[in-house]
Amino acid sequence: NVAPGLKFHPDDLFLYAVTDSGMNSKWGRSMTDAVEAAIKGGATIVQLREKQMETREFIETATACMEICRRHKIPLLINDRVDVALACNADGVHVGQSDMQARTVRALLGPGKIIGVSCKTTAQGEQAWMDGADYIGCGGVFPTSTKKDNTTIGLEGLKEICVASKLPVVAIGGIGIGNADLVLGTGVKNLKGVAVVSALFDRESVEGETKKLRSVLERVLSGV
Ligand code: TZP
Ligand code: MG
Repeated sequence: NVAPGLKFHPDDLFLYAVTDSGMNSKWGRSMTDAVEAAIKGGATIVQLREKQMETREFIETATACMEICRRHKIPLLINDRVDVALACNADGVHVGQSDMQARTVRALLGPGKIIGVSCKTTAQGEQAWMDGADYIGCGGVFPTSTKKDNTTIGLEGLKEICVASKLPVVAIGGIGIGNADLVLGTGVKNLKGVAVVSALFDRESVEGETKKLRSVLERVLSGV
């Protein structure tokens, strides 16, 4: 379990798939099938975000997902759970404002791992940079029913944080094929991509939806 992790590149944030095992159960698929389908559809990074899963199941699931992500050379991050990330040698951890501080996560994981922090304000973005994070996740941009705290920052709030941030940014919250162009089209250069839960996983075909989203994002990048 000492293989080196993947080196982080900001472009990895382009199509950021965030899992929800409740949605997987609803559609009758396993976490590993969901993760592999998202990768085959064009996801560039994966985060396991499981608020309810018991620790042992989480580690087993994360270990199985790590095997898939390594095979495809896609980074795998764990939401909140530094212990789970260490146990499965994940590529990194994503923390929110009431989770472990990013500087503590950095101290526990070491310099080679990827750390992301959820931010709703420019001050939080500045703190994440000082704490040694690699990127920030900003949102919710649009309303969503996936997260309980559903206050939104809107496209204007997103832009403001991006302009102030020294770190690359991924936008999150209510993003899908119908509005991803608006998000990426804000044109702020450190906005590197979109992070998506329900638009990928609360759907019949994860691979199909990921492909559709990927083509929307690529169209924005190529400016057509
Ligand atoms: N953080 C801010 S909004 C959100 C998280 C984890 C949920 C995003 O889910 P969805 O289904 O992509 O709107
Ligand atoms: Mg959290």
